[in-house]
Amino acid sequence: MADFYNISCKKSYKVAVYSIPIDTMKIKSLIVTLVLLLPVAPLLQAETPAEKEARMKWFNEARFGMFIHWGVYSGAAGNFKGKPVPGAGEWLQSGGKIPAAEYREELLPKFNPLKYDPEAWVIAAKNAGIKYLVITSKHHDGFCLWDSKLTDLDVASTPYQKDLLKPLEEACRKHGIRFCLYHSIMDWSHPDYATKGPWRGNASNPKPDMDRFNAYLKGQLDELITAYHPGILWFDGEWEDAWTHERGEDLYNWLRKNDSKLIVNNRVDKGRKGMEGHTTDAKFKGDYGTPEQRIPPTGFGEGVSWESCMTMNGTWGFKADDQKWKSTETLVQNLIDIASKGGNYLLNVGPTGEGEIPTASLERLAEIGEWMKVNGESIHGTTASLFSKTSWKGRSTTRQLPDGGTRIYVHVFGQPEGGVITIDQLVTRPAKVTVLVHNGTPQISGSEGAWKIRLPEGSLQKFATVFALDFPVKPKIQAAIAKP
Ligand code: H79
Repeated sequence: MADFYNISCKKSYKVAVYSIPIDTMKIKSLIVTLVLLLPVAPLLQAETPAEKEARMKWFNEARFGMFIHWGVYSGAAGNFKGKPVPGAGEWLQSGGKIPAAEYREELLPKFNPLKYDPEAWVIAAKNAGIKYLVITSKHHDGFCLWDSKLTDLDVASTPYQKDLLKPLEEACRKHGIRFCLYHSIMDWSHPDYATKGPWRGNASNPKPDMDRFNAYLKGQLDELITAYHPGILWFDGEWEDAWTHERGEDLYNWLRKNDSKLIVNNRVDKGRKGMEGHTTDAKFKGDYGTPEQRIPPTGFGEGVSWESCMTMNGTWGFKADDQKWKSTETLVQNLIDIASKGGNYLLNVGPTGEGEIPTASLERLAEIGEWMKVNGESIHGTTASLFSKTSWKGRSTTRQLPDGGTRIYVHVFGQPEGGVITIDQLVTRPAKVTVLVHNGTPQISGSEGAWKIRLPEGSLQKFATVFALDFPVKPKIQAAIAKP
């Protein structure tokens, strides 16, 4: 048996320590730990822009993903020992300053999601037009949704016992949805995570050791990549000083070497600018920007990938009393707004401790799906708007057609006055105009730089009505023609 490093938790973190006498198990653990600690930066070959584009292709075409925040905090639903805890549901341990051991003792025995139906989750996502899922393998509290060999702060220590990730990954594969993982760097329960705190797992450890934590992190990521082949590793909790640029760069390179197709968000490193989420300094690693709870005013230019993650109500992890639901209209218009700026929308659901996605979320997903069934082609596989500003209330996206032509999608929000919209900036007259709901033929009039399109009778859609303007060659757009 290997010795386990065991500091503040009653149960152990299975990180091998080096002591004498050394048996075979220990030698193995020592080798694994040393290999995980080796810096790999110099070994990674530079990627050409074309190679990066190929690796990012599915992500850039997807435009719409689902975030899933799920853990033992979901069962607590915003309360601890009968008292409400302020803040987001998944920040329960921090909000209540709950010592790691107490958090564990109170919540793990209660986590038993018997109503978990992963295929139903995937189908709800797929029907909404969602192309990838990102689920929390581990959030900041350190609890793991799979049976990790390196800790028992995991689902195997709950009454449920079974791996929660595998059946979701299998359902994703069955239904053609990319399976991706969120994995927090910051870990409130691990005795070696170096930011000290009286309620953290390192409280009684005088010398938290980030090298050892890094080996734990890499060891777990190795388990996750091997078992679930995630499309994305979505890091978070990188902002504390305990995590450095050097560690971020090393981890990014190590992951890319481990799995050459993997996409890694920019929170692996220290480059993002607050909640705007964007990395501008090229020295920092990460494949895409991560604005949080906001949509940037414009995109970040061609070839720059990004994804706005947002909640449907006011929390990521389930909170029973959070009923601040956004309307479906807002959610659909957010998706359009983000696509028009060349980004992805990562929309969150917070399932309950029993394993159900809240009804309010399911209702919204179904309504988004109805809209996407008709209008999804104006979102999936599109690129940013060609217009610097829209002269109608709404947005636009662009598609390169296989025959070399261009299709401009025009998203009209609400009900335009007199059923007519004016499209400024567009010089070229469209060869063909259709409305995606296929109700009648839109009439086009006007002149260069101020084309007018009349909505056919009965074509108005809930949330947004979409036109397709087709051009055999690239249309001429001239910002200067725009009216003030
Ligand atoms: O998982 C969800 C949240 O629990 C998590 N991210 C989403 C996806 C989250 N963690 N923290 N926050 C959200 C808010 C924290 C903001 C701050 Fe900071 C951390 C303010 C100061 C430090 C990040 C770094 C934003 C500005 C600097």
